[in-house]
Amino acid sequence: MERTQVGIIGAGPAGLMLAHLLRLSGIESIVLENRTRDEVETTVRAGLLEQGTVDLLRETGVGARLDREAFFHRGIYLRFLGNTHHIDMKALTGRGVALYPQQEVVKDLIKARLDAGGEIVFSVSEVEVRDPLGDRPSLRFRQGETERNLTCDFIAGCDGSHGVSRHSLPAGTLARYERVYPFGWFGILAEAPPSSDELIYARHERGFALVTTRSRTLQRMYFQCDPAENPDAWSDDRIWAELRARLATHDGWAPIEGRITQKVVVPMRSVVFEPMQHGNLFLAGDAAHVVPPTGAKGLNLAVADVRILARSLERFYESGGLSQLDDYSQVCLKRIWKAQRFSWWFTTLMHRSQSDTPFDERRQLAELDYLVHSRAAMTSLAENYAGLPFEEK
Ligand code: RFL
Ligand code: PHB
Repeated sequence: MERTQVGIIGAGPAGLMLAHLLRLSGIESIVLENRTRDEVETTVRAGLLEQGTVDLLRETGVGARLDREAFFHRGIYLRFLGNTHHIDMKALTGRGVALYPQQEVVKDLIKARLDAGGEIVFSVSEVEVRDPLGDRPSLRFRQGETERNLTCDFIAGCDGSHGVSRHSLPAGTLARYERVYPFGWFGILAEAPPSSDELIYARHERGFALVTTRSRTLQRMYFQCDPAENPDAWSDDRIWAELRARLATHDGWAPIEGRITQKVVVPMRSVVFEPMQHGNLFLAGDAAHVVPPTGAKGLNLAVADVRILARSLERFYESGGLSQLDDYSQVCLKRIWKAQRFSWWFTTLMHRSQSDTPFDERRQLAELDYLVHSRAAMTSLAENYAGLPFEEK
């Protein structure tokens, strides 16, 4: 039987970053991924990196392309009632954010791993976690016609919200805390130059809209929609009319339009599974928690989890004490619940809900007005958005 120290399921940001950090600490691992390398490297998802994520990528030698290609933003714009307000996060907290697509982070991490001679097995199927609560957990999987068995000291379930690792635990082991929102996001990619120098979060009677970016020639925009919306029912003209309406200002602002090359509808939910460790199986990233995209926390939380996990494993291999691993779940969950709170708050602040009463609407506008005129409130938004410290005492 083959063996490795840490068997990692999933080559998303969590799994790849974990493998990268473990290698830097001299701990060997194998990453199993059920999609092809090309699929993993071309899936369009997140775009926004917190300062702490950027710093970690730089410190661990995978920040060179990011430094050349990312957009670095000081803050964001909040838009409501036709007016735009700038929140200068850098001035408020000393920290900003970077716009660098998730698939580029993934490409950089895959390259770093393969250049270092590490193993990523793409296109696997039938991955099974065996005996996660025992001393010798293992991973059984199929690679083409071959069935492989891998004995591990530890298994990291980094297989996203639809993965298998969570389901390998006996029923009733994990508590699930969830909130499903009555709306989704309609996301587009458009061939156009950036419409704005920083992201615009707009609250409008017709619903929320967001202007973000991918590169000098490709832009990402979202607008709140019914989660059951069919993207094909929307022509380019209809999409631009909706975005123009929701983003309109008193001084005539309009997005720069271009050919739309992708249309997706993303559901919105907040979920946490607790605890994140069972025996020798550790859950990290979307496998353990999902946030609505409003706060842009998903990828950043995944990176924060594996940073803690890599450090715990490093201490274990140095000292041999299993107690080094005991606080993984607790340390991660403290930060995760704060990110959940922030994502929920920012989501409910910016979106319209059918159940909103006229009272709710006025309260929402009053909160936005308070936010953009109170340094204390802006600072609170800024420190959560640019990212809480990786670890708090
Ligand atoms: P991933 O990225 O889902 O990776 C999991 C990997 O595991 C593989 N897998 C398996 N492999 C082997 N065997 C199995 N049985 C497997 N099952 C699954 C999958 O193929 C995949 O490659 O999880 P990870 O690593 O935890 O990373 C999480 C992030 O991807 C996610 O949180 C973010 O994309 C969320 N998110 C955002 N996060 C941010 O920090 N900033 C943003 O700006 C941001 N914007 C977004 C977002 C997510 C969005 N969508 C599509 C939900 C915008 C959107 C629209
Ligand atoms: C993105 O660029 O896709 C993005 C940015 C900020 C968000 C969500 C998504 O809050």
